[in-house]
Amino acid sequence: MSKFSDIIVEKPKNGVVCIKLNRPESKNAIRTLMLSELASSLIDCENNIDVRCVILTGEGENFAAGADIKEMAKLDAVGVLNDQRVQYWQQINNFSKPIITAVNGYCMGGGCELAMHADIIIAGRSAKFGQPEINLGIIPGAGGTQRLIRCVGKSLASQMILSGELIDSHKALAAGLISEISEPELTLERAQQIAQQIANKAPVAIRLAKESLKQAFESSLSAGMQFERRSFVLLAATKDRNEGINAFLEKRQPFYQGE
Ligand code: CO8
Repeated sequence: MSKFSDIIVEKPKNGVVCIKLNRPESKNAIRTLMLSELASSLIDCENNIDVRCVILTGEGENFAAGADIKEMAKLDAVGVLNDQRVQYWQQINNFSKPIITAVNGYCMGGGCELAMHADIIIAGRSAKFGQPEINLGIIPGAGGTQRLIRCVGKSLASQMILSGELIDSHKALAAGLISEISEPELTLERAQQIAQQIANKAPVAIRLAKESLKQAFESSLSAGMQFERRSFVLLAATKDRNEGINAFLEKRQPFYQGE
């Protein structure tokens, strides 16, 4: 029996784990229990060398319609100040392996913020993205104001956050929030294809590539370049780098072991 109730964690297959948010009757609204289970499942994935890439998606027709408003209604200011969810968001942010979010349907509020914690977002044609917190008299609270502006730029991020207006998948693609659109019934399959490509690469190089990419969000160009350079040098000392180069020269597929 699974130790989780609000998420479904599938067994790793060829290095890929699929995690599904599982409250379809509430459009996968993210309550504290769901977020804690998600953080805990990612810690399991972190510690499992058989996991090289994670797909995050929603059970049913939607990714997630945001934080659970019914639960939020019970919190006063002190409750919000002491909110345990902050540590779970931090744990999700600290996850070192690549995450692909596969979105169908609504991806709103905390759902959009969760999607933006991933490295790659792909979406079905009918997906809708937004930060509608302003309609509730609040603002995004899990990085939405900071991450969305870095993804889509000032004007569109401001429009979405100040007006609460949703955008469709085509606008999300044009703005750079997502990297691909698929037919809704093929979104997960496409995420699996991308995840498989990632899982087949050298794990240490993937980890350092992800860390370097995250630096671009968090530091100046020169600090990011320095981080990239050090990571590049470090990789020169890995067995997988020799394996990758030898495999190319010997015209065969590489076999990477994360060493
Ligand atoms: N929370 C709780 N329940 C929800 C949520 C939600 N976010 N969204 C939908 N539901 C529930 C509905 O209450 C309804 O339940 P019931 O049948 O018991 O009444 C069920 O899901 C189906 O929803 P609807 O009947 O409303 O379905 P529609 O197809 O008519 O509409 C929408 C779908 C447009 C998605 C609509 O449900 C909606 O607008 N939902 C709210 C979206 C929203 O405002 N999201 C932002 C929430 S606030 C937030 O995310 C802040 C994050 C801060 C994180 C900080 C952490 C530290």
